[in-house]
Amino acid sequence: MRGLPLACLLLCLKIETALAAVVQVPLQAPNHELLNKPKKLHGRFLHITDIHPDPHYRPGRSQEKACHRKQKNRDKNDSGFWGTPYSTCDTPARLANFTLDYINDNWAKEIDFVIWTGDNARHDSDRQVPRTPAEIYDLNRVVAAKMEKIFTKRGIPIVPAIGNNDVWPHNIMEPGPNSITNEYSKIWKEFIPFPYLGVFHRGGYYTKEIVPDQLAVISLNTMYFYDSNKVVNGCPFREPDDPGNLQLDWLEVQLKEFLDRGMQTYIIGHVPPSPGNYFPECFVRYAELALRFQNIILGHLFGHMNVDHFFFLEDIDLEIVPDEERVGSAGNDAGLYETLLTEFSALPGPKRLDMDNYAVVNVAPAVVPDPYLPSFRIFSYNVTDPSYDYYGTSVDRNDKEKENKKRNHGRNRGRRGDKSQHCKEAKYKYSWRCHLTEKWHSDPESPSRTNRFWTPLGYAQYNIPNLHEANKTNPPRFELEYITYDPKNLYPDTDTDLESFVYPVPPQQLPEELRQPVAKSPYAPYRMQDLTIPSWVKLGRRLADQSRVKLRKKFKKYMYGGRKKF
Ligand SMILES: *[C@@H]1O[C@H](CO)[C@@H](O)[C@H](O)[C@H]1NC(C)=O
Ligand SMILES: *[C@@H]1O[C@H](CO)[C@@H](O)[C@H](O)[C@H]1NC(C)=O
Ligand SMILES: *[C@@H]1O[C@H](CO)[C@@H](O)[C@H](O)[C@H]1NC(C)=O
Ligand SMILES: CC(=O)N[C@H]1CO[C@H](CO)[C@@H](O)[C@@H]1O
Repeated sequence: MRGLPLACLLLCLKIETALAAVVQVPLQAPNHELLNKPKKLHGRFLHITDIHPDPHYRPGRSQEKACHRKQKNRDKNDSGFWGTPYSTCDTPARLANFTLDYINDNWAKEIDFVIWTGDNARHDSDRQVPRTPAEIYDLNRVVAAKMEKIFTKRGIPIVPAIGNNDVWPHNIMEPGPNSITNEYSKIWKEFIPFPYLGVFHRGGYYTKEIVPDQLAVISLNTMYFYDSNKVVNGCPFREPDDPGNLQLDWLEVQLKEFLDRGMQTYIIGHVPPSPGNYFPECFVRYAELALRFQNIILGHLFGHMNVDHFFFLEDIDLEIVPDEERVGSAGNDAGLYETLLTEFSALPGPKRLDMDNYAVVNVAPAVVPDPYLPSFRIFSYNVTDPSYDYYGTSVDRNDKEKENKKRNHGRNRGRRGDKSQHCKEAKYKYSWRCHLTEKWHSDPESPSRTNRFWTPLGYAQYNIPNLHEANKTNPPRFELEYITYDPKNLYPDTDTDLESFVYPVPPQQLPEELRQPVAKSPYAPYRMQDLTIPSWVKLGRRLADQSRVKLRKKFKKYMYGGRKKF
């Protein structure tokens, strides 16, 4: 039962006093929903991923031995006191603590929520000290407790997701309910909203309404989509009970509900939805939902790769391209850079490109310095005009919806097959591509396409460039690596209302040269106006332009945390 309404509570107390203790009315506990005023939004959130703490890490050991032991006749490449940059070693507890303490001191007061996309245990890279389920859960408990202490205590919601190293053996997860979903529903009991506990027990996914009725984060369990998980079948069309299909059915229902309620969402998870990582049928279904609900998805935020990058989900992903081998955007190495540039150069020119056909996936770099540098991201989003409600003011959506079939496809990356023919062939008949015919909800006025209330505006990324020289007396230092913003948007201009101006990055978190308005900066090569789909497409096109040598160099540098050799 809920508490009495506040008015009644006060009135009833008065009456009670008037009755001069003739009857003892038990005092109702105050109703928190009534007493809690809506919090003022800071317009920022943290994305942190792949912490990989390793309790066996020791300084002065060999990388070949996972930084656990010395290797005979090899005294070079010693593991560092705070961690070993560009290595294959995991994160010493000291570095995991340092990172979370730094965020506590510098960012916890500045953000509204936390997106935390998994892998809170070490890799299974030491045959002599194999991982156990108990160790994996212990490590997760320690990190979760620390996150709770920093954020939950301040009323900042945390949204975790399961990573491929949070399960044992790594990459392998059976359909739930099972010991994994059981264990995480305990470890994350502060994070998973009560109404979702049932669905979490079954599948390891859930939703959290960050701002009730307005903004939700959907946390997926990508283990059922990830093609390294050999105990699931990967969303086959004719297997409705496959856990990947069940999860995508659930995601579809969630998105429909949020669309009806006029809400906006982020979709988050560990393994990014790329053709190189997902089972082909799971990938098709994910891409279709991303495009179908483009108007209520502000972003797709993932981890796992450790490489900072972005890529597009496109309508061609739903097509049958009979005589073409697509290049997948996977591979944790220098090859990914080339693949992405090839993908970007296939983007049609501004006149031929239909924004309805694109969604953007953002992959954040890891905390673990394997094989780059410890990093995290702070996004900002538009809160300047909270009265401006997309749902309330949008044109009748039904007029905007189009039949999939009517969409005018470009002619890129191979000839698109004719579905009316191919879908009769045995090869395609029972594939999702031949069965996804729902109307799309795309809208140029939605916050994923136009900068308005809720639109993500940009991010600032921090890393530790001095990790290699940090020691007992010389601690590591987080520094700004880059910002996506145009530096002129970091400060109010002359005709901005100073009262309502929200700093996308608090000036004290910027390096000296950005503490005052400047037109250009080496920290800001992208100069994006916001993180809408059109802005990402524009950046993709600029990167595809071979004459943009400097911009490409920066993009590559950020992908690999400044690492030169592979
Ligand atoms: C890390 O922090 C936890 C608690 O926050 C503490 O128990 C532990 O000793 C710390 N470890 C190191 C190596 O600093
Ligand atoms: C936020 O959106 C409004 C439109 O609703 C726009 O006028 C404003 O410039 C945006 N704010 C920022 C900081 O981009
Ligand atoms: C720590 O690092 C600093 C700077 O690299 C160096 O000058 C100093 O000698 C180092 N101290 C120890 C104890 O290794
Ligand atoms: C990664 C790295 O720096 N490896 C070096 C380790 O040390 C040997 C010799 O001691 C070098 O050959 C490697 O390049």
